[in-house]
Amino acid sequence: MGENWKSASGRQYFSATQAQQGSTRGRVRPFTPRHPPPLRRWSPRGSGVPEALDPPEGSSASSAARAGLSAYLRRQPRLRGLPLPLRSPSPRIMFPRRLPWWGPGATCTPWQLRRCGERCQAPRAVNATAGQEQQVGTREKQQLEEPRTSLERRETETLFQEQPEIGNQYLEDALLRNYLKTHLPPQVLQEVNQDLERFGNRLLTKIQPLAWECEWNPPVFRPYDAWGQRVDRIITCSAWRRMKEIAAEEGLIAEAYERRYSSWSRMYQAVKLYLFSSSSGGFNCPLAMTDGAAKVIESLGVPRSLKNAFDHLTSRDPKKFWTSGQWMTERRGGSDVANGTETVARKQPDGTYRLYGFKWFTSAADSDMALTLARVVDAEGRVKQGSSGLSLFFLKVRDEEGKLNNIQVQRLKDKLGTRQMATGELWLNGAEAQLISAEGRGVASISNMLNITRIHNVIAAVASMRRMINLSREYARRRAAFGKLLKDHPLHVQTMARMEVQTRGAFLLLMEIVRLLGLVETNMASEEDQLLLRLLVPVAKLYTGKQASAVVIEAMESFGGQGYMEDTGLPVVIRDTLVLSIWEGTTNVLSLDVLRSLTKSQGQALAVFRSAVQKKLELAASAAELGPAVKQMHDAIGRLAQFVQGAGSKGTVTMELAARDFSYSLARIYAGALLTEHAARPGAASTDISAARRWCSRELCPVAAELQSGSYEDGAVLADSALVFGDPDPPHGGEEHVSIPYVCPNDAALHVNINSGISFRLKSSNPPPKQMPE
Ligand code: UCC
Repeated sequence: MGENWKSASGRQYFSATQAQQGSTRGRVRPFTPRHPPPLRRWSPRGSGVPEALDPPEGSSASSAARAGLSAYLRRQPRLRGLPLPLRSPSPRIMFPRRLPWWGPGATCTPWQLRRCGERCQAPRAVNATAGQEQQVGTREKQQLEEPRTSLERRETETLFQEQPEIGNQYLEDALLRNYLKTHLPPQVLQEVNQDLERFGNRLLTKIQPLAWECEWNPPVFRPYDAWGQRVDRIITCSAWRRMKEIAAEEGLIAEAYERRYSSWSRMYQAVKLYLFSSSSGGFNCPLAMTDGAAKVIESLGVPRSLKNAFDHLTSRDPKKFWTSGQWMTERRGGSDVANGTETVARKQPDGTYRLYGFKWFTSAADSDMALTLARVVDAEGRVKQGSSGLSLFFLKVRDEEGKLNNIQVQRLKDKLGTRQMATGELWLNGAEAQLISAEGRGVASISNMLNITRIHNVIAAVASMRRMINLSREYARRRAAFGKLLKDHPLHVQTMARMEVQTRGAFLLLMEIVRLLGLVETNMASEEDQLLLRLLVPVAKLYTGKQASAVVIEAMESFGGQGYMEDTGLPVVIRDTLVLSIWEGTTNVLSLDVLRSLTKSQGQALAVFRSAVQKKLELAASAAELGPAVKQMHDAIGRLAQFVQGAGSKGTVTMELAARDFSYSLARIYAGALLTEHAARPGAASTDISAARRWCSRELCPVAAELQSGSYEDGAVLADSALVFGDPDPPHGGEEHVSIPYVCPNDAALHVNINSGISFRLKSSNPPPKQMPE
């Protein structure tokens, strides 16, 4: 086994000291793998190379994969003799073999201990600039003076940087703790506080190692058994299955539906998910959909036919707990659901339906059940196209014996990130399903699910930012460069402070949304609260998705070259964060959803938004230190109002072109109000004030500035197009023709009124029924 722990170059990524320290110091280094990472599942395009993967130790999949790779290596003269699976048989297999050192189970064989003791320097704390120079100098000198040092020794005796360590992520999150202290009733706070501290420890010592196991053992698809029978098995690792049990034990879904703490239950659940997110090994995704499915069923009043499913989804019993999928995306794409959904539903004599179609992107394909959209086939064999032809269905993925419900798995997706999770392409070939919405109300019904998964997306975004900043901060305390620790370089710290301000704004947006959701779910929300929630969910989702990508990449840079190294584990965080601006609606699609929410409320949502912001600012009016921030906020609100007025006189083209900047403006203004409110509370720290001031001193209302510079004029469409696609052909007949692919939602004609916000004239346009394709 010993040789297996070396990379192809013989380099060892291991230190005995690290192995011994890993789990005993109350702080762990959460992102260096304990086990070697997997070789990636082989390309579904196929090239004669066997699947090479690293499924759970001892599993049949593991030995099968190793046997397959072994056979391949035997056929490759260049690779013969290499210990498995050190060297990739192809560039598609991306990771080097790594050594175990971290986590409770980390062990060293006597062979490793001897060699590590001999060769690996225990990481030293870097604490003095002069001392640091001396240390480096001495080491380099030693190397120069010992020409006879064996090549092997020199290879492993390079200068290692100290790894950052993080502790209990609840105890270390001052903003979170202060927020809860400010908002929760004392009795709730006391109970919740205890549980969160316990959970923080469990995450650190028990759950984080499982997360790495999930990363190194991605799911494997086995279409056939050894005898050629189609079995369509998605093999997940034991750590992934354990995550499911933990989710139930911790009530990560149940908490929100039991409502032990009334409206605060939703916030409590969200906080647990926030802490769990970056240590969940991707299990936050199935939980998002599970929560969304429970929400849909609850919003239907938990009908008798769905009671069993609801009980499973909200169970705390690991043996009973179910996860749900959300199968929306089909071959023609994931955004334009109304036009992209081809799946049809045929009614059966017993009132159930059979679904036929191809679901092209099904996250957590190993889930127990799913909600999905399909078009009901009428008595004449026709289906209705468009949004109003879509209905929502519930289905169980497997029957009692574990047999798939007339579903065939085509393949698993080869994704940039979230590799821990099986995302599949599924053929529905008569899958038994139950219609759970009114016919033609599928999109409206599933939007209850979408709004929940979008909130989970916000949770994941904020959690990723927080995790990367924490790691970066710890690294800055240990890593010395240019004669001093990074934490003593003002420019470095300025960069980190900017990330911190971003993360704080995003965090408060998240808390505001779950506060409002809790009120709505316990019938304590006013109509204004409901409108505000509907508006803020897409705003927060699109904005934090973008923030998270920017912040985690900035944080990666703060590690220098180490941030780019696969075996630091940092790229896992980056990859898993990059999806957050894509799934559950891209930034532009969500920007249009912001307009949809305004349309639906006849502009009232904007008026509510404005008064909510102003109310928050009133609290800060008497705090002199917040004066500049409050002024900047009022200016921004004024400019937003001007924009709304100006856009109204220009028509729908302007509003669509402005949708993204408009949404950004709403996000920045609302987060600014939240930061200011937080900084104005009694007992606020100077850092709260500083965060509010910094946030508010940036451009809070980009949409107003862009309007002024003509970005939303009709001519801007042509100019954009020319920039992207090259100079346009001379217009026919000298007439400018502007073509916009997506007009205002619901074909609304838009009129703006500065006092009430925006008002809309609605036109209905359902496409005529089409003959169903054979
Ligand atoms: O499935 C995916 C991957 C799963 C992974 C989950 C991971 C979660 C991770 C969390 C972190 C770990 S990705 C699937 C992504 N697809 C989408 O998000 C779809 C994006 N597209 C849209 O949002 C579209 O714009 C549609 C589908 C909503 C547009 O459909 P329509 O039919 O054109 O929309 P309409 O006609 O405007 O709306 C139909 C009805 C209206 O209600 P009524 O008829 O009463 O006026 C709308 O008001 O639906 C209502 N509606 C909504 N209601 C639409 N959207 C919403 C909403 N968000 N909230 C409330």
